[in-house]
Amino acid sequence: MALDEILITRAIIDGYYQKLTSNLETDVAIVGGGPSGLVAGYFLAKAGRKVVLYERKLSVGGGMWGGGMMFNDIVVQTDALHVLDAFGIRYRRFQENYYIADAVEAASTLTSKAVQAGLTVFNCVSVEDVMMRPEGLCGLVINWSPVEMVGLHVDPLTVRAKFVVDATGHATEVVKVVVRKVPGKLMTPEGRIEGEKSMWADQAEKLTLENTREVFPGLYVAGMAANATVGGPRMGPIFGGMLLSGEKVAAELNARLG
Ligand code: 48H
Repeated sequence: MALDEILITRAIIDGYYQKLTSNLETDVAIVGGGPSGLVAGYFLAKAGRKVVLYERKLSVGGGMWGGGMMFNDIVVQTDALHVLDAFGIRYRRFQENYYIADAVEAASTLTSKAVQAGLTVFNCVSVEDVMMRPEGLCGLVINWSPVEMVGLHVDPLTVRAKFVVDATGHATEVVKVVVRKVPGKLMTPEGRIEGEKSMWADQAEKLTLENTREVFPGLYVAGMAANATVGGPRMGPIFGGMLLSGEKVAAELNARLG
């Protein structure tokens, strides 16, 4: 049977339209498709939650693809190996407590397993604002990334979520919007964005996990955004903290969702 270009077009538009409209209201909306966001999405989807992830770029994976300085391997410490195991990502021992995984295998497998578990990913979509009510944050304001990049004056659309996770990495973009636009303090030591500190891998990895929590009613931080918001150093190309942070935020939200 001859293939019809219009049917191909219709299939894409119908499929995408269905995906979009069935995700206008979700349990959890994750902003940012780096390792922490993908792991959070995977565990939430596995638990049967309706969870969506918005990623500004064409590809998800965030800062994982390039390993350290584009040497595309990542290091993971013993405490986080169970997350690699949950995804079936292979690793090899370097020495006690230091394991190496291929960055490309890690990023692609996190993505593939998360989507297969039920996480819906919208790439090329940027979160530019939040939806707020007196009881807290309750949704996101989204637009096509190219609109943002070109600077077109095009109004956005809105999605509702019971909880939002800021997994935007160093930039901690959702928290910044809240600080700029919403009266009230963050649930951080000084009530504001505490800021990311200089490199100290050991402290950073511990703090990433501690700092993964709710920082404003309805808004959680995970991954590098947790340290940038609650205060903690950077850690370089060791990714255990990112994986454990995603796992932790999923567990906390699962408990909150009941
Ligand atoms: C949609 C957005 C928006 C927005 C940003 O940076 P990431 O990889 O995030 P993490 O925290 O999961 O992982 C951090 C890790 O990659 C890293 O940078 C490390 C370990 N650094 C250590 C060091 O010392 O430097 O991914 C965040 C993602 C990116 O893909 C962005 O494009 C995306 O979020 N994003 N998506 N709307 N407003 N802002």
